[in-house]
Amino acid sequence: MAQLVTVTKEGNVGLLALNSPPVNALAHPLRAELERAFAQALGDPEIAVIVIYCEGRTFIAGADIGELGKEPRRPDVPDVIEFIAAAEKPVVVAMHGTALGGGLELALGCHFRLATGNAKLGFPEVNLGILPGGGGTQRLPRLVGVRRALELVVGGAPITATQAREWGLIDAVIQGEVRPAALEFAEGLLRDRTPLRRASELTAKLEEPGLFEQWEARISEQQRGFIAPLRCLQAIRGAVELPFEQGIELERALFRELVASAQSRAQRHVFFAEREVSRLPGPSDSAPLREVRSVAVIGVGSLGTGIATCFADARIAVTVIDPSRERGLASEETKNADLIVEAVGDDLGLKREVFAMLDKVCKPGAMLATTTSSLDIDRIAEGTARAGDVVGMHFGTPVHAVKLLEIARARRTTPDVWASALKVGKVLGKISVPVIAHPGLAADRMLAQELREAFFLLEEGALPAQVDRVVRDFGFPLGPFAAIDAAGLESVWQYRQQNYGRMTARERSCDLLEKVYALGRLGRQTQAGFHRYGAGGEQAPDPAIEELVVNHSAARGITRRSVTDAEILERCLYAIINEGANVLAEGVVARALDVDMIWIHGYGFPIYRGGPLFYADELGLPHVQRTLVALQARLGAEYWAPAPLIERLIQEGKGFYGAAPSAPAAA
Ligand code: 3H9
Repeated sequence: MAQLVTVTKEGNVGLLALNSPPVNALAHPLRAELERAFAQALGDPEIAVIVIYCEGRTFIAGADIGELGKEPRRPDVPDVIEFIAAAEKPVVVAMHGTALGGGLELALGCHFRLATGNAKLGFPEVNLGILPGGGGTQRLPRLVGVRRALELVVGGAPITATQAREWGLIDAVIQGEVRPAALEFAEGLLRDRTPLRRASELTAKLEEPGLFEQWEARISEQQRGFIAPLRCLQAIRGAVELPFEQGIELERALFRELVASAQSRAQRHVFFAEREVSRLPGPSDSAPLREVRSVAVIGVGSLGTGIATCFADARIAVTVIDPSRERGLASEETKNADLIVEAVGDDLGLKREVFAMLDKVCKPGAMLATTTSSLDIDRIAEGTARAGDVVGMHFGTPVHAVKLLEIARARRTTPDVWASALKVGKVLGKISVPVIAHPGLAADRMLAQELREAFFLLEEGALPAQVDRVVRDFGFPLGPFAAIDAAGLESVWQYRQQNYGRMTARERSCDLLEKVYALGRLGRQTQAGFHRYGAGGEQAPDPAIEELVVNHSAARGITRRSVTDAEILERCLYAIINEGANVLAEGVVARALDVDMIWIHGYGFPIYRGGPLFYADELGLPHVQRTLVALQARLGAEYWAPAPLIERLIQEGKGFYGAAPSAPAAA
């Protein structure tokens, strides 16, 4: 194995090169080596200036996320940074690639900072439910001012090297190779006898009174429900109000609180799940992938053009084909494309026609994707002589905004086509989730259970505004009724029509959806659905709907009662979790993380709860099981029979994600 840190000398400059692929994360072995090498350089009388830089594709991309939440091991990240910061010899750091989190904090602890022109610098900790815990919240505002520190730390997005130079975060943008540029800079320091500069000795400037209050308001609007942004702000406020050492203590205390929080556990789970999800589970992972350099999108509607824009943004050559145009499907672009994405209307006959035509004109080895979420992909594929090349690519809409992309394997889709389509999704910046059966199925089934409970709750005594408030307070962007209004009542109406035969008598008689639909209240598009909407889109409860709901209960002989918020949340959420366990057990998806990614990136499940199945693990499956059993006794086995998978996992002492958490956070 290559050495983690190599020390070389050029004259009086000692250069420490870190090399820990893939991203030089500050895991314990690297920290220990860095500390040892730095001590060696400090103790070497020939070395007057120390340079730190990284080999490989990037400078340190942060602390090792996998270590967060575990017992800290000395030297911890802050130990190493403070050791470097306290050095009496000038320390120069040279960054390339992505200098993030603990990596950038280490740079702030150094006395001079350089970055290559294409480097990105940032503090993404907030996205992991934590804050920069290596002195970043104290040094950064001292260097760039409070406003910019808030932007970087609360916002979480990186900035360019040029911006960093303008802000005073770095001393120079370097050209060419990192090592020679840093060496030249270090030699200049020696020549000019430049005194070393410690960020900790500066004063953090509050540009205007009331800035923290403005940011608090912004956070509660834009990052509703997340704890970390507020703690980031609190730590930065400490940089203004406290001496450096006390600010550092405050930062440590807040960091410890956050890293142990359920939100951060969930957000760290999401970080790894987002990377794992597009790898196919099982042996097919090793199948060689097909190259996709050119794409033809069939269909000129908003779906087709939206998909084409995605490919263009990812710099993949793409053409939109109008299938109604003469020779449209038989055009040269279709013939030469590596991937053809069909985005015509959701009609089986039409799609089969398109695929039969594609079969004739496309080159051998091209992948043929359909965007359907409801039709049987096998039926589409069977009209071709290359069913192995046919795969589902179901984009959420609007295409640019929804990150979820379901990649569906039909019965005869070959593993390499499935895996290649997943890779394409990743290149597009989507979260591509492999699904078996057909796309939308896992989520549709889970959603249907939630909606069933939401409607039952209405007829038992709740009103749409209450149900929506409770679900929104849990962290969804919209409650179920506001979500139906946003999507349009039509789709749920159709779903009910299609599934009528499978419904229980109570589900059929709970026909509030049909009643609202019959009034022509089709949702936001008609400015009225379960709520009413002003000209500017503002939502308000509608007394007409409340009356309709109350009358419905009376007509069904149901005595309305006061329904608590806790009951609403329990019934909506546990319906999702229980059905999630069923779709997993039935193999609609292969892994718990597929369910969680679908719900987070397609259906607004709060990131800081990690997805329905991760959340179930956090609650503790025995607690989930007890709750389901109680709901079953009260509301009926046809709706609430606990999923057998939950029972089995409990017997095996496991959760959906392997070993059951040691301290379930059941409430
Ligand atoms: C922190 O710094 C806390 C401190 O403030 C305080 C401490 C006291 N750790 O994304 P990719 C893995 S918190 C561990 O596919 P890309 C990643 O899982 C940290 N592993 O590549 C993947 O592994 P695999 C703050 C990490 O080129 C592989 O590297 N920093 C870490 O698309 C490649 O990653 C962050 O939050 C890590 N820090 O993007 C930055 N980073 O192949 C997080 C990556 O097994 N990282 N891995 O699936 C990123 O944003 C992106 O990975 C990066 C590269 C932009 C660097």
